[in-house]
Amino acid sequence: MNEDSRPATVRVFIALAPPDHAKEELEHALRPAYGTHPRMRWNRVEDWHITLAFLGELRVETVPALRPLLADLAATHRPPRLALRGSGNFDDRVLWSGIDGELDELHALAADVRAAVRNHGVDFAERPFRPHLTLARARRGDLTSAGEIATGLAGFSGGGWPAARLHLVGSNAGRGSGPIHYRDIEAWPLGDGRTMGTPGPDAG
Ligand code: 2AM
Repeated sequence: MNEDSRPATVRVFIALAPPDHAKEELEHALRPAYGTHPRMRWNRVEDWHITLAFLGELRVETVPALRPLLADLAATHRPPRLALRGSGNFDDRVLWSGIDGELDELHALAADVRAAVRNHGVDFAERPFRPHLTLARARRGDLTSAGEIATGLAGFSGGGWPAARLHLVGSNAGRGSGPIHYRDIEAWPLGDGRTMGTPGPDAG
């Protein structure tokens, strides 16, 4: 328990992240909008990610048990090959980049992550998985900027990349009035698609 006797919690989600070269391509295409729409609340490029499962506030003692679960899950899934492509918005407020590539594999990975966490006994509110990478949020009352920027980015089509790692991420959202930052709690390399326990060439 912390000072005010509420249990200590941490806000966490599980995500994939594009490599730097893919982010640079999109950042380049986005640069004019940074100038024309300075009032958008732009996410930091280092925070860009594709959320697979948002777990919300977990008690801190829940987190260590997720590590082996996610490590195993990562090892048994192949990295989906993805690309950043096109743009859109949710509710005229949330500006996002679209995701292209091996979307069946991406949906399967998100479903497996969610099932593993839930089967482990961690309850969380599930939204349908809509692959996207959030770039910015419009301020209250601004119902035009997100759509304008998305229209400008509609033709963007970045190069493909394998999503190499599964990230367990902590967020400071809801803690004070400062900007939202994310930090990796841990990240595991995605594997070769074989099930765990398959003996390697050196086994036995
Ligand atoms: P977003 O990218 O569409 O905003 C951390 O907040 C991440 O978890 C964000 O990428 C956010 O999605 C995602 N997320 C999913 N469900 C959420 C929820 N109910 N509240 C906050 N973030 C959520």
